[in-house]
Amino acid sequence: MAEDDDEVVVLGGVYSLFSMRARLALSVKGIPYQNREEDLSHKSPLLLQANPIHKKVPVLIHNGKPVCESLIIVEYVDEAWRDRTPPLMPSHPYDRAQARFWADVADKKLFPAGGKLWTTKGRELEANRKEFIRVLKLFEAELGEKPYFGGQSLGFLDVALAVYCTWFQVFEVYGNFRIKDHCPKVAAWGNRCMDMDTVSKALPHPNDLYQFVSALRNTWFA
Ligand code: GS8
Repeated sequence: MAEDDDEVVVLGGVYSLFSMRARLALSVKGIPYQNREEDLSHKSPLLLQANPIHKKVPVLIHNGKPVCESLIIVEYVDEAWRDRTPPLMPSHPYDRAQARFWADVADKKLFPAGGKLWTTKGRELEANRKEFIRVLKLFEAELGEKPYFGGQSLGFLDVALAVYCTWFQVFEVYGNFRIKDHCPKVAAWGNRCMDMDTVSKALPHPNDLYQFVSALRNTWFA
């Protein structure tokens, strides 16, 4: 069981969606941590040592022991700080399997579809917008009438997905559509998440992220 004076470090990138998950899980559970930004073009010896297989962020280092892969980190935080509320993983094995399944769908389908909304233009963008909306509608159906994917309170899948909320502005502006027009339940869920201090404070502000992406696009599409 984790103790109050534990050393908790996150190696991450400020705009890295996967790193946001690690910070968000810790924030939601109220666990103090040290954030160390990695320059991914000059990875630190600590990152290379902590994640020698993938050499990627995020890495959570708990009392010197590294945990890699964002979804594994979220589950680890939930288990290591089991006494802290809210519990993130559902209590029933089937619900846990479903939550993990949808988090995997997010990584395999939503992440690439979201990325293509701000990195493409013209006809290609039109096709990418359709695909993004198609995938987001899968989550709209999965959410149904629940306030959170975890049910009545924020859970594992909410943490896995809430990191997208700060990206919604980028998706909407460059994808040229409104999420609420296609997926009103997901849009309302996003507002509900961003209204929580533990969520919004753990994520970069949507405007800062938008500025960052705009600057990137200016260099690519110059
Ligand atoms: C993905 C991490 C990742 O792609 C997870 O943690 O869930 N499946 C992993 N991290 C990126 C930054 S976010 O876009 C990264 O570290 N890239 C550096 C590199 O590829 O060299």
